[in-house]
Amino acid sequence: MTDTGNAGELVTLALKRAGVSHLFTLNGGHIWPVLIGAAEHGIRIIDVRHEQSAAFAAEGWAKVTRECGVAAVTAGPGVTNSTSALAQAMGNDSPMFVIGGRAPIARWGMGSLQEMDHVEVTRSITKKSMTLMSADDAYSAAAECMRTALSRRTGPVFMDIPIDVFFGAADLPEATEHLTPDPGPPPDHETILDAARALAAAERPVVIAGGGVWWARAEEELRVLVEAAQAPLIANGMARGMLPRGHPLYFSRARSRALSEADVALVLGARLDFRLNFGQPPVFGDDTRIIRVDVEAGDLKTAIAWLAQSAQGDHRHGGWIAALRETESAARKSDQAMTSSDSSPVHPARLIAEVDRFADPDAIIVGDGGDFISFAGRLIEREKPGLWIDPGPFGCLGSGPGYAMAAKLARPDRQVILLAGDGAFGFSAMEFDTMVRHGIPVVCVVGNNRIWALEKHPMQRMLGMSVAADLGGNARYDKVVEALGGYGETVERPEEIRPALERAFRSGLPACINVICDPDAEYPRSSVLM
Ligand SMILES: Cc1ncc(C[n+]2csc(CCOP(=O)(O)OP(=O)(O)O)c2C)c(N)n1
Ligand SMILES: [Mg+2]
Repeated sequence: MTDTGNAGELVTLALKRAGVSHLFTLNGGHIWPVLIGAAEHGIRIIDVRHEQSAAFAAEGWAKVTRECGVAAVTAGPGVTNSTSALAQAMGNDSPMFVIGGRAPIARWGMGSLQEMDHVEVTRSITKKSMTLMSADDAYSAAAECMRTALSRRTGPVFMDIPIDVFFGAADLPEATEHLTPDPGPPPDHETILDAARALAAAERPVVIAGGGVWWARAEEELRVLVEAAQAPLIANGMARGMLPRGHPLYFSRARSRALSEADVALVLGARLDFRLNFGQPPVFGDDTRIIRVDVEAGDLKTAIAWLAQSAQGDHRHGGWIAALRETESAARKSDQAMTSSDSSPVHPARLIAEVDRFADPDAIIVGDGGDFISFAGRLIEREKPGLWIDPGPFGCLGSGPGYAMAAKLARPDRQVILLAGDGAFGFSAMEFDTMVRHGIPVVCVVGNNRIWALEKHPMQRMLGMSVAADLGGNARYDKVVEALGGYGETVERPEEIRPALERAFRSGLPACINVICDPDAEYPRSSVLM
């Protein structure tokens, strides 16, 4: 090894020393130095068919591993194509690092190929966005970008590198710098004790955990807390699975009742956004006291550990928990008509139930779509966190293949199942070519109802008509995947689903099971999503 390198090699070394093993990318001359650096230094390059999938894969890597996912995209359109994923990662607090090419400084403003100011565009959808101005700073700037992504409120970071800086040379640093993430200062002890006292005094407490608990690696502290406080748990987003199904304090279908009737709601690592009705009635009760503890108040893992310590004692909420259990069981029972439906075309709830029964306990399930994913979110439970990956509040269709390929690369020994609406499937279908080329056997199940159901049904209800809400009558998504070198089949009857899943996994190939679903099976939605 020489003792100098170009900025691309220096950035690669910073990635490598931070433990980065995969780089998601799509070629472009502006980023050759980092691609060559990755090839020379043993970082596996996964080259995709659209930059949004490179960036979604970086986010998917982060969601599954809690490491910083990394993508490199070329100047101009490569960067603009990655912006949906940056915005989605911002909404999910996903730590990722997108490296962009950039037109040369020497000719800035003169109209070079693919010249634009990416930093201006990405500023509001990243934690930090910057241009590398000198090869001398390449290593430390890249290391610092990853540290920023992983520190405090985790999130996406963008750095572009002008092509003339990329090829500039600088000394290779000897030691790793700046790589330990900062979880934030310890929270204020008295404030946490106040929250603990309120929880202890509650008659009908509920704990709501969000993705922040996952990023803080505080799932064990959370379990100790809810068990000590005997508080029912509602888990959102990446916190799903923090208590396994069957745990006496875990509730998903009694959520409405739990939130509206609780006297104290302790919200941990979750935003009070539309998913929690902005913290307002009628989702919460008029008198519900909402206490929110998040990373702005300091290290969330410490905060939850302190809450758990102060919750030790004799807390019983037997009547409250029994009432919620009754609601939970009744809701599950009322789903049985849908989940056991024998209809053809298949009811999407039956399809989800078949996938749920088939999936290994440690399978990673990725959701991408509208109503189909609402059914999945309602019916699928995971035994551990990190096993359910959805787009989160930004809700970008087409993120699934990127997420799923990253999940399979990060956890090659596990099943990775991508649940996709037929509409969603269309956005990133060419990524099955990426999966074939790189040997990434994700099994995709398409809920093919031939409509954009999550738009069509509400449009019909609210406006009495629907426009631009239908899809092709006979699109064979399985044949698309087959044509790209994967495995595919179409399923029309519910009893054919399981054997098809078995064949798809046995094929060892990226696969698509195209299941013809009932377009009239409307998702029973109680609220308008806005
Ligand atoms: C990139 C993007 N475009 C449009 C939307 C709006 N949208 C949300 S759900 C949905 C319908 C999805 O249809 P499909 O994937 O077929 O699932 P279905 O609702 O039919 O089960 C649409 C168009 C979105 N969320 N993201
Ligand atoms: Mg559809």
